Amino acid sequence: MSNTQYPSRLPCGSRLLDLSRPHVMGILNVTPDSFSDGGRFTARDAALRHAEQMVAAGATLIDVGGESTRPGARAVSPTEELERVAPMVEAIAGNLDVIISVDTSTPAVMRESARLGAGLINDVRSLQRDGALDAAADSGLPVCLMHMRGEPGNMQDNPQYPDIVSEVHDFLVERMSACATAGIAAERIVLDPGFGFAKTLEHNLALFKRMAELSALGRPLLVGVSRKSMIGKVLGHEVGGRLYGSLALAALALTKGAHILRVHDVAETVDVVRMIAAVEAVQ
Ligand code: 8Y4
Repeated sequence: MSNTQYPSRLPCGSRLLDLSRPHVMGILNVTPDSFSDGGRFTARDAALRHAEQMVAAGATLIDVGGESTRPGARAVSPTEELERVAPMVEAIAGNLDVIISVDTSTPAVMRESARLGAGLINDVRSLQRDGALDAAADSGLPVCLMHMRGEPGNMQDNPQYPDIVSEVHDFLVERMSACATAGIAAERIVLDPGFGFAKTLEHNLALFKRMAELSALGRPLLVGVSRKSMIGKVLGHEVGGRLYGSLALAALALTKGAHILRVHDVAETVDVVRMIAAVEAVQ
């Protein structure tokens, strides 16, 4: 399984992701809406316009999530999550030329999203929920496996590891093996260190510095650090002031071999990707 040379294209449903160059994944939050049907339509419309802007700015993937992973966030029932996510997947699939990533741990959401045109399953719980491995396997879609210990509600309660890189490496190997058993081939897997999930600032920085070691697993890496607290802790900025820190980490992640950057600020990050590509392309 180690050092497998992967083909340069990842099949994502009806689309192909060209792995010979890096990609920007735009984050689309599907906000809950307790208003009338008219209100829901407005929220969906606004989200679709946001997705459209991100695609115009150069995002090749849009990550659609209907469940907050913030500590203390209210649990969302599978039905509620489905009601938030499915219409967005359908709307994006019908209107935009982009790969839809579904940020979910819920088997029913995986199945329905795949049916409606999603291209990637992004599960921060790495398919550990009951039925998730089978749902992902049946979808035929690629899966992003991310490192986390515990649940979003308790993951930041004093996380400790002898060696964070070994921890993440071994966890991802274990989840790849569970995927193989369930019929999800290694060729369908994207790996993610899980920045900010069950990690101290020190863990996040060390993992970032040594990220390239995870490339030994032979699968493309997805990195999500945009506006996260590791930037806030280093720079002392609130979430609205973390753009330059996010761009610095985006550039650094690319030099360390990251393939997909999950970000809020698509246009700015695409500039970073293109500028680095121009330097790399010269004789
Ligand atoms: C400010 C901005 C504060 C963002 C917190 C956050 C990842 C992910 C999330 C990730 C993958 C988040 C769904 C957390 N992070 N999926 N999802 N990788 N694959 N927090 O790093 O963005 S949500």
